[in-house]
Amino acid sequence: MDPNMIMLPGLTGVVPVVGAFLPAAGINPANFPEAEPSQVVEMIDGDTLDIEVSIVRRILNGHEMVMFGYNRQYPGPLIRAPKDATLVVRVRNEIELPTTIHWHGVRLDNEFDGVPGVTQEAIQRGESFVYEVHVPDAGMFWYHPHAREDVQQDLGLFGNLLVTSPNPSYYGPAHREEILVLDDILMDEQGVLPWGESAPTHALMGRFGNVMMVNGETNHQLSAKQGEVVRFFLTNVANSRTFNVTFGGAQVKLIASDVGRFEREAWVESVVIAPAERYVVDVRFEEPGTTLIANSIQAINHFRGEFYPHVDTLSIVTVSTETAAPGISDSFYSLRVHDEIAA
Ligand SMILES: [Cu+2]
Repeated sequence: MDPNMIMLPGLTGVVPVVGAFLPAAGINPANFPEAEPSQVVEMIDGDTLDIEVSIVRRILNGHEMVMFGYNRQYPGPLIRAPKDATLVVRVRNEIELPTTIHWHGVRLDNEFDGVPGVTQEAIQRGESFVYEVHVPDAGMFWYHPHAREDVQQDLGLFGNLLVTSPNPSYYGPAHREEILVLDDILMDEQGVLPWGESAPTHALMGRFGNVMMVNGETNHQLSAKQGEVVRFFLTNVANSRTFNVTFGGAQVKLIASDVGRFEREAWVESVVIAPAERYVVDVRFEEPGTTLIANSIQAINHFRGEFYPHVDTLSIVTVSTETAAPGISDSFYSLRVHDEIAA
């Protein structure tokens, strides 16, 4: 969907009539701490992490905003843990909405799945819940609330959980890893548009936004060396938007997704990633200059019944003339096969 495309006449009114919700409405944003970029938390079996769900202040697209954060970070802390570890996560809720944490994609005990009214009661403001998160599979996972996701997730409550394999060649060689958390948010000239107070105003899981973000930033940038192979871990935390991620002219090798590495690696033109999905790609930046990581889609003009190409820049990669070392083009240009994954 083109972020600038308005809805058909008449359809804009077909939304539930609910009061408007903005977090901490009427309170000066200066009262809240400024959010900070995500930090990596290395955990091993038996470790405990405290996560506080609280109100933060952020500047987004030129607007001062009151948002939510896990430990005041955007995205929430990136948890790295080895396969088969059991992590203890103590969650304390300091926001006005009841919340939970759902560990998306993790095969854990049902009582820690974070579904309010089903596996636990929602965590009220001032209360805590202790999750035991056992991670039996290597791969990229993520965590988010399972209560009013349309509001809480949109306002910044999401984070990644990267489970590492004991096999050092679980993935092929890469020079470095980058986490790209894809998101969007709905804003106008005044700032963010309010959410529904008693119920979602659009789809149950939330709405499309018109401002694209990577790792919570609207102007995400990276630098790379010539010939550098960067492993990107993509997670789509947008409430409704499916992205089609392109990497300019760079060569893209798809190596893994939600449930770990693929049986066969493959060359791809782009990565289609729906809400909550994860993909892992190795990208080689061949040419010095600027490469755009973008959402490249066929948008639709409802009025004319026509598709047309639409591109939103997600991140700008500046590739230097310095050559990446060691050269790993041989391994990059071969596609690996993992027979043990075949059904
Ligand atoms: Cu989920």
